Amino acid sequence: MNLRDTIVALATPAGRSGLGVVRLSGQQATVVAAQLTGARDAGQWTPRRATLAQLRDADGDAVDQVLLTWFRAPHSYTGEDVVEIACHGSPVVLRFCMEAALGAGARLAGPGEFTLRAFANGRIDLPRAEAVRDLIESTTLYQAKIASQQADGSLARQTRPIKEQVLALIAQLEAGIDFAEDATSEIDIPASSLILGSLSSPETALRRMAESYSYGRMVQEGVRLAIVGRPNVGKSSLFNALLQQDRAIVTEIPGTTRDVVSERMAIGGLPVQLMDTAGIREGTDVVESLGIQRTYAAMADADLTLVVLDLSQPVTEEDLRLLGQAHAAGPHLVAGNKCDLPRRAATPCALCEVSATTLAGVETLREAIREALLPAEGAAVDQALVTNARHANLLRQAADALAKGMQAARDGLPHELLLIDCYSCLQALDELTGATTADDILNRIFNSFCIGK
Ligand SMILES: Nc1nc2c(ncn2[C@@H]2O[C@H](COP(=O)(O)OP(=O)(O)OP(=O)(O)O)[C@@H](O)[C@H]2O)c(=O)[nH]1
Ligand SMILES: [Mg+2]
Repeated sequence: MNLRDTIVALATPAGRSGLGVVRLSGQQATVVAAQLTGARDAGQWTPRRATLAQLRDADGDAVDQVLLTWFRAPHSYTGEDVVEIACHGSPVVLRFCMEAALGAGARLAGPGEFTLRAFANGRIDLPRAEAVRDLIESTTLYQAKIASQQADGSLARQTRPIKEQVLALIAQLEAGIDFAEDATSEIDIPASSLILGSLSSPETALRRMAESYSYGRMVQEGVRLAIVGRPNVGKSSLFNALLQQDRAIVTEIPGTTRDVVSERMAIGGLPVQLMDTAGIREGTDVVESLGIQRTYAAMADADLTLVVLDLSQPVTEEDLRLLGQAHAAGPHLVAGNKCDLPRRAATPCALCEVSATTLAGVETLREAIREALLPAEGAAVDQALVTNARHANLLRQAADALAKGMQAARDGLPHELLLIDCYSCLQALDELTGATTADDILNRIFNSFCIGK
């Protein structure tokens, strides 16, 4: 990919729409745009101001009236000259505009190439570039909000003071080593206690950021929630009630659901993959047994399990066994369904009383699900939330390096060894922001973008 070419892409989705935006970036962006609109050069456009222009074909005939905006280098998204041409959103007009731009010397942009150029030109660091992609891909408003905070550079803002603390210690240690042989030197060699002190708070901060990924992953990738229980307790009914959609088949025949039925929804801003499963019981036909195997698999894969009991029936051995299994599997909630009917169940544990029929308690259950998914420390996590596995790994590496350094200081090892740990912490942090990231990793990141961004 030659980053000196002038590139063009459709910045809006293909198809018919009110407007469609063609975006140009590179040294020749204004020349290409001028050629498309029959202008002599960019001289008649004011940067950052929309200008009315005619998109013209080779004969000079007007094809569309467009609004053209020129962002003069380096004050643009990519850091290069950028021209955005807002055409009417007719596929033929947009195709013509693209082809004319290609004919005038522009090249089709690769996926994420505009953002890659912004990164290459030092306009944004790597986490911000990745956040732009996440913002575009977001499916809930909460996801978008988190991504937009990150696109604002929040990760770099949080790691910068940590990096400075580590750098300060490196400077002290380096000076100490250089002057150690010189007995008359005035430079103090930092004591172990001092080193431990200056490493412990950056280590804690990095560790906390890395750990926020367990929640951040759910924000980014969504949560799997499996609804399990005996046959006929009302799992499918509850599934439909939560979805507010008549999605799964409900009958009074036990063993109605035979396969995992899943549907996406949002709870508390988190994308949730809700899974209705086959009721668990013994001694049934082959199809149902296979379905039950899938129930166990869904439960094992789930981030949260919702065990459903039927409050109008006495609690059975099977209920208790399932509660035990859910408990062993990890985070779980219990719903006592059919609370509209006379109650015959003793309560074996804390549960949310609901009725999938009257919808009583469904909102409370939804709230309980939201709370069960919330991170332990509460909502304060927003600011420091890490939603990207690459970031979490590097933050963990950086924290581990500091922990190793602290151990070295405690063991009274030579400062040369401690320095190695400090440098490997810095290296992880540099890789995080893209200061020293290998090309293949960059390619992998930018290839996951859509064209035109
Ligand atoms: N009165 C009352 N009936 C309910 C309630 N929820 C479900 N039912 C009834 O219970 C029966 C079973 O409901 P389903 O949702 O199919 O139960 P299920 O747990 O999915 O059953 P399987 O798929 O067979 O495992 C149906 O006749 C529902 O109408 C409730 O809250 N109150
Ligand atoms: Mg069912």
